Amino acid sequence: MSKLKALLWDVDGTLAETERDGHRVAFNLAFEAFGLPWRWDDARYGQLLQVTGGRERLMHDMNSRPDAPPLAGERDALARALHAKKNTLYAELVAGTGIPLRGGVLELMHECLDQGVRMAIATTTSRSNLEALMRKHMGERWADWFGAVVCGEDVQRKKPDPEVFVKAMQALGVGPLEAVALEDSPGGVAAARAANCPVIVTRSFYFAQAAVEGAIAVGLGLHTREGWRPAPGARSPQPNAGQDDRIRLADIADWFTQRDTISDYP
Ligand code: XBP
Ligand code: MG
Repeated sequence: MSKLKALLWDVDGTLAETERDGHRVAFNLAFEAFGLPWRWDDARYGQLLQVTGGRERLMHDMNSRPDAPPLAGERDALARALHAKKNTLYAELVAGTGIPLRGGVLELMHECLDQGVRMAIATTTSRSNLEALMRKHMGERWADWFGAVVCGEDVQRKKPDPEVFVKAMQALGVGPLEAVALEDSPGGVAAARAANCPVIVTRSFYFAQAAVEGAIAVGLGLHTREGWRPAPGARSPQPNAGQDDRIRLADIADWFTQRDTISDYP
């Protein structure tokens, strides 16, 4: 049985509710800035998240809009311009008001740093979006925390393709069964599994009810020990009168070592 050597972090939905509070908001502001009547509400954006990549998502949406440019080349150019504007607006939003990290995220990262468990970022978002978010919460030297940072621009194929996880593990120098991925979306879970990387799911706003297959644990978030399947193990520190009721690195390590005896938690 191999030892847990690394955590691979998804970004949108896992580190923060950036889809709901950042990307969707910034897409709508970009539509407005371009004089377009298009707006994505939560229901529509939730559907559109099946398409990974913001520009690809825009193209997909335009393909079903009668008021989108008729020629594919024009749609492509508009999607690129809108996406660039969205990313600028997203970075401003994240640097300004900010979007809080989800509970337990920073604490788990600090545990990894303290205990020598390496970390990577494995995301299909644009590098500029990631940098804006991380700089806000971890400062200019944020990248020092991670042995690898793999973003949308670094891969040929975005999630659910495994490429982003394969590249992250290669860059860290760890094997597939030596790392755990933290994800929120079915596409992300599929990508990690296709890379032979055990995956833990923290439910996010848009994927709260989504079916996920083959995760070694599924829960509401790292901030609480309640509601996880399987329940955090007995070896882990117990809830502390509601003060620090979070999932710890020891819980992740437990799920990781139990992975041959548990499977397919819905
Ligand atoms: C989520 C994505 C991204 C974001 C938007 O990435 O699919 O496309 O929605 O970012 P992950 P971009 O969950 O892997 O972090 O507009 O830069 O694509
Ligand atoms: Mg995600």
